[in-house]
Amino acid sequence: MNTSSATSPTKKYTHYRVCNFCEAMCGLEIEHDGKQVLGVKGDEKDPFSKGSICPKGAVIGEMYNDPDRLRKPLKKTSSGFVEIDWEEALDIVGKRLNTIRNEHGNDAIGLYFGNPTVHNYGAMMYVADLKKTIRSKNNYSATSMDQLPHHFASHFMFGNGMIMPIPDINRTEYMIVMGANPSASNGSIMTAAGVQKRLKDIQQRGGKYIVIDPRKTETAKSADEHLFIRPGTDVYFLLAMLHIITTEKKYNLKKLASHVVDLDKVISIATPYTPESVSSITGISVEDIRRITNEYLNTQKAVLYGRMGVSTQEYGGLCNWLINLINIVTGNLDSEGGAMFTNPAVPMVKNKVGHTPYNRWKSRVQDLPEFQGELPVSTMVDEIITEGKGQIKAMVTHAGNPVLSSPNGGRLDKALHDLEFMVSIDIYLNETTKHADIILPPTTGLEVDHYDLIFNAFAVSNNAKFSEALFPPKDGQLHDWQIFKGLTKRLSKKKLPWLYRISTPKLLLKLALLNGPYGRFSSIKRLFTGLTLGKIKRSVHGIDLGPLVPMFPKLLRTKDQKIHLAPSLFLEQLETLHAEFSNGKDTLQGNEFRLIGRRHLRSNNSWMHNVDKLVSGKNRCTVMMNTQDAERLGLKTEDEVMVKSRVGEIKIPIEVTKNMMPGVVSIPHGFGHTRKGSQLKVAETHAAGVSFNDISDHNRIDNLTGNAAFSGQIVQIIA
Ligand SMILES: Nc1nc2c(c(=O)[nH]1)N[C@H]1C(S)=C(S)[C@@H](COP(=O)(O)OP(=O)(O)OC[C@H]3O[C@@H](n4cnc5c(=O)[nH]c(N)nc54)[C@H](O)[C@@H]3O)O[C@H]1N2
Ligand SMILES: Nc1nc2c(c(=O)[nH]1)N[C@H]1C(S)=C(S)[C@@H](COP(=O)(O)OP(=O)(O)OC[C@H]3O[C@@H](n4cnc5c(=O)[nH]c(N)nc54)[C@H](O)[C@@H]3O)O[C@H]1N2
Ligand code: SF4
Ligand SMILES: [Mo]
Repeated sequence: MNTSSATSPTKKYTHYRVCNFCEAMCGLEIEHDGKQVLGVKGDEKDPFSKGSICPKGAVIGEMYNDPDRLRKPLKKTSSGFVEIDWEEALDIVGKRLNTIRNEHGNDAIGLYFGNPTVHNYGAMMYVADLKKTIRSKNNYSATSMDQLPHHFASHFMFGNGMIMPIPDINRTEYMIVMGANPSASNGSIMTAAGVQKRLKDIQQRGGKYIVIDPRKTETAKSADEHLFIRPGTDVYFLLAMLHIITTEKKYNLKKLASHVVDLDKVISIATPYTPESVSSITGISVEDIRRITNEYLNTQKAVLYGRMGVSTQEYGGLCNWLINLINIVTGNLDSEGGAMFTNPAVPMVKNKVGHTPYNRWKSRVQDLPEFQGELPVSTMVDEIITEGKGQIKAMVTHAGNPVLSSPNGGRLDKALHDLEFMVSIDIYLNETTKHADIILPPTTGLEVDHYDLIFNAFAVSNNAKFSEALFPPKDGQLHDWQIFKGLTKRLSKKKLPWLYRISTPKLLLKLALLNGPYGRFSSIKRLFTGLTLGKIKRSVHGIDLGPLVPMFPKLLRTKDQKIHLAPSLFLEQLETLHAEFSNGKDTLQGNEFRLIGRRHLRSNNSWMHNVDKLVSGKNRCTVMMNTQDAERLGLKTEDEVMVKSRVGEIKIPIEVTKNMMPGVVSIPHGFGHTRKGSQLKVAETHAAGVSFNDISDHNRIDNLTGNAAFSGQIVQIIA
């Protein structure tokens, strides 16, 4: 409770911390009495978030007291789960995993790391050691149903997957937002607490932001302009932009000109993609394509930004490459108001060059290449159910609920049931962890120290803030990192180094900060004045380390320190696209629609649906359909329909709205809490919903990167 200070003799205290539920990094001001939370609001003095908060951060106290939360390890027995001690639980896991490994090899252990892993600095500090100890090729995470195409493009263009461009939202004058809904998600690969205000500020300084999305989203409603795009066709829109830029010789790389290779190779790639030829495919008029491209070209500080919606589609890799390419050839990369790079206090980009974390092995069944040590999650089930050498016999899941979140989760639900052994490190007994033989429930939220290792590295300005744990662990509960260390110790074949044994996340953070770009060891000049963990801790509201600054060419990690504009893998996939390129309209029949996803401010992927304050009000798990389409099919709001795909069907109520593009329907993911065996109280409420991923097809992937392609799948709506 070091960051707390007494505010009155009635024993009320104030605690400051960063919310780690999403990427936005809002500073919270928490009033408490030493045992319970009395109130939560946005920390006005946090220099980054300036008082912003959303309904999820506001219920951090409820999450702490949540009766659904597990406090002790659970062991599955023939009569259900029973509580056991930590040492016993860890010993069982160690023993079972070692036996399976000795019998079937390292790859027999599959690992899945879910979204909150990256929001947990303790877990991030020790996850690599655990993976290295297990040495399995069957490594999976939420990355391959999310931002893998971003890493992929960054790796091949800039030499490292973590060199990801961030829109300089604070200074841009023209922002094109494709496939992102920051008003609901609060921003992604753009850590920008209070993002709605930041968007509004663009308008107030005379700039514009436009949204390209098959749904008129909350973000689109406040935008200067919104354009519907047919799901999965962004690649054509981007090629048409590039067509205009290159054929009309409007490219100007400015200061990047001397840092690129292969400009000649990309000048002609977009020639066939005239605005006229892509208009009917994308659903965007020729005039709009030309006008937007020209507005972007004619604004000094402009940025093209794409996220989830353009990442999780069949050409997600090409989209991310083209977005970078367009920002580069117009001089908008690494330039103020364009797409820039964060310079965090703990760098994510190592100094090493020439390292290629690609295709070192392939998945056994589908022959998909590894990237950054992982295989695509869409093929995880294949590796569990297909017999032979290397088959997954045991799973370790951490902070993930892939039964609800991964493509064709129903198939995974069945596959997990048949495993020889499974351990889940999670705070709940839910749709995924119910399959585990052992559940290890860590501390979370107010019981953990926090430093945002990942999201400080993708923020729209440079910052540092440390959050102490507010409350001690209950009943000897372990932290995620202690569980990782406990497992690493039991699975390691050699004695672990002493530094590892004595280390803590705080110690590792301390060293990383000292060695980081602002740290005491970074230069002689900083030896006495540089950043230390102590300094950060004393600044309870956080430290502002300044706006984004140009980072190239120093940050580049390609062997030749150049930006590679035309990596061969992308050019090859462009050939495939070209073969498919036709001037045709979408060929949907009668009751067929293209399906897309949806996020809501009061929901967080597959969890938090058991928090009453968040799910009160109307049912949000609906299928949204355009008014004309609903009329055509004779459907009205609240009518229950069957949504059917190649792999499954779900029953869900309709929500008729003019905000959907005709021919497109939208369903949120992460619901479906009615499955037997889950212990969340949400199962009995209207918030249980149905799972999008019971109908998402695991075979729909981006062939270039292996990423799941959730957007644009054809489904039938049956009344
Ligand atoms: N159809 C469709 N599917 C999608 C998406 C989509 O847009 N549409 N989005 C995809 C994306 S972007 C992502 S990131 C994934 C997310 O999907 P997952 O990776 O499965 O992650 P979550 O659904 O966030 O599940 C989080 C789990 O972590 C647990 N948890 C919370 N905090 C902690 C903690 O501190 N420690 C531990 N050990 N556990 C904790 C929760 O109880 C919960 O079980 O879903 C993907 N799936
Ligand atoms: N409240 C809340 N916040 C969250 C999360 C959450 O579940 N709830 N999840 C967190 C996670 S894990 C992530 S990865 C981020 C994601 O953050 P965002 O990238 O902002 O993701 P979404 O809000 O899903 O917005 C994606 C948008 O893409 C649109 N879209 C779908 N298909 C297409 C397409 O083919 N083309 C185009 N142009 N658009 C398309 C959708 O209509 C949607 O508006 O949000 C994070 N923040
Ligand atoms: S926007 Fe994200 S970081 Fe901010 S309070 Fe909400 S969940 Fe927490
Ligand atoms: Mo995500």
